[in-house]
Amino acid sequence: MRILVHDSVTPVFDPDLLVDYLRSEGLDATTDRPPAACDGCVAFDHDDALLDAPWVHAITAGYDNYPAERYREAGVAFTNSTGIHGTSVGESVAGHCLTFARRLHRYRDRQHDRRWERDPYDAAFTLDGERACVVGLGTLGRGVAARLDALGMTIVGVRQTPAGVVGVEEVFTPDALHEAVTDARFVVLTVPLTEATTGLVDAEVLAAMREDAYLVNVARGEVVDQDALVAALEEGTVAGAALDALDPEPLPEDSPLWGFPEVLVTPHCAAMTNDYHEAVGDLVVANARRLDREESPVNRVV
Ligand code: NDP
Ligand code: 7N6
Repeated sequence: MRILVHDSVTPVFDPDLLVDYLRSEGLDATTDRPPAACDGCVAFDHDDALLDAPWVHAITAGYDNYPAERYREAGVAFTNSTGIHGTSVGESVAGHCLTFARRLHRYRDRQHDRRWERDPYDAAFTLDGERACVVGLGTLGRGVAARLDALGMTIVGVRQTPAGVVGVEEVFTPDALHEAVTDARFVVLTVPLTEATTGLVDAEVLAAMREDAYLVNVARGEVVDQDALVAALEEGTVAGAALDALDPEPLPEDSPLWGFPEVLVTPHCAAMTNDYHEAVGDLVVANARRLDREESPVNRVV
């Protein structure tokens, strides 16, 4: 199988890391072959030349930046990398929640000024016994839920399918989003960006949240109405937010979101980990073998 590791992966990892990994698994991988001359291309972003490849694999779970319908029309098999982010994103979100509860962000801020000063007595809390609402209960949501559950939190969640999830006390469907978020100290967004989830967290959802609640967005920036979030933060109707996904990215320097002490902005790195290329590589190898045997690939989008 001839595999192209497309240049677009560079913002995530050195393409040669994946080339070497795929070669070690017996695939004929390279960074410099035209997509039309390949059996498969591994990419972080679309470019039109990819429409000439028989198979395109996204190194991400989200594929909102790819023209999936054009791939379908061109007869390109298109697969994604859902399934590999539960641990990394789960740990990142646990870190965000612990940071807010234990006030670590404020101490790090003060350290820049060499300032020894405690937060007010009533600012710190423990996660134990607090409630989290995880919106989206797939790989990310379950990874988050398992880790927050291990920290003693009560977990409720939202998914499309009206069926339970292990470790999640109550599962709501999207029409009951307001009810789901009402009692939560943390609302964690782990849904894909679709027509239905664009602007999902709007002024009304923010108003339905507790005043001492934190929003954690590890999904996509467009899932949140950012202007409404800024207004809610200014008015104090929510306590704060951890934002790994923003609209647009990078977040412009003049965005008010940079300036709130109770907002953590991270540069879309909740899933970053030093063996990411291997996790993607394992999916690519498995699918290359399946396609070789004329079996349908896993994680097929179209
Ligand atoms: P999955 O497909 O495994 O899970 C998606 C979940 O969202 C499912 O539980 C699904 O419901 C639910 N869902 C879909 N639409 C809605 C809706 N309208 N309302 C409520 N729930 C909904 O995806 P992943 O967990 O792998 O990834 C999710 C998204 O997270 C990606 O698409 C990507 O945008 C983002 N992501 C961000 C990362 C980062 O670095 N910050 C890393 C990886 C992913 P059901 O279970 O019923 O199907
Ligand atoms: C790069 C982030 C996804 O959708 O947004 C993430 O998988 C990927 C590691």
